[in-house]
Formats: sequence, C-alpha cells, structure tokens
Amino acid sequence: MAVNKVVKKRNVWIPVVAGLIRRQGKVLVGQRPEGASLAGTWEFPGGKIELSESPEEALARELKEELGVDAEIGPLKFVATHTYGKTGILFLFYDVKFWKGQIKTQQHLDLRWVTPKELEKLELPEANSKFLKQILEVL
Ligand code: DGT
Repeated sequence: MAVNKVVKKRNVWIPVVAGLIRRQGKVLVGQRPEGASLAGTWEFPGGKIELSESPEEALARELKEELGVDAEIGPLKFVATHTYGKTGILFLFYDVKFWKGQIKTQQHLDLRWVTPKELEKLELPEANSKFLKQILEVL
C-alpha cells in the first residue's frame, strides 16, 4: 500500500554567535576576507554554532580561531534575527570583556578597534546595520 507522506518544508534557521569585544570605549570589528560571504564588510567576530556546542563554547572556539585568544564569554546582551532569502540567521550577541593572549588577525583581512561613531561609518553586513541602534545601546 502506498503511503502518502506529507513532507513539510521548513525554512532553516542558523544560530550565529558574535562577540562585543570591548576595550577603552572601543569595540573590535574584523573585515571579512575575500571568498567569504559578505566579503569586505566589517563584522563582530564569531560564527555558527556547531552541533553539541553551547553558544558560549562556540563563541570561545571562534574567538580562538579568528583572533588567537582564550576569551571569557560574558553575558548575552541581545538577540536579533535577519533573513537572507530562505535562510534565517538568529544572532546571539555576547559581551566579552576578558581574554588571555594578544588579539591577532588569523582569518580576517584586518581588525580594528572602533568607537561607536566610527562603527556607524563602516560598511557592515545588512544584518548588523539593521540593528545597529541596539548594538550601540549596549556598547
Ligand atoms: P563557516 O564555517 O565558513 O560556515 O563559517 P563560520 O561558522 O565562521 O560562520 P560565519 O562567520 O561565516 O557565518 C556567520 C553568518 O552570519 C554569515 O552568513 C555572515 C553573517 N553575519 C552577519 N553579521 C555578522 C557578524 O557581525 N558576525 C559574524 N560572525 N557573522 C555575521
């Protein structure tokens, strides 16, 4: 007997963690490299959460990979969403105030410490410029 299976198509949500790394009134941003999606835009260091990682573990791993430091992940500051076509991104922004080691570019084209004013002038991924107001409020 043929079974009519109804497969419900669901859009996909990808959880992404990002760090607000702060020092002396400035926040760290990295320029996404050639070949990556959104190349050339300035992002907050971070990335996708792998299966079996907590968001904090994912962010600590990304900061080690991208900046070469052992970071202590602080509190969750805010959550935001953005959709690129059929893919939704769920962003979790964490405060990062402490880290061990010297921050060095490992994957980004460049890293910059910027004031909130300077941040407003940089080319950010659409997702970030959309909630820039919220970002600035927590800096
Ligand atoms: P992979 O393994 O190549 O997929 O990359 P991951 O896990 O390092 O993640 P990433 O950073 O390429 O992906 C994060 C997605 O979120 C990507 O579509 C870009 C987008 N995005 C928008 N704003 C930001 C931001 O401020 N920080 C980060 N990390 N991603 C952002």
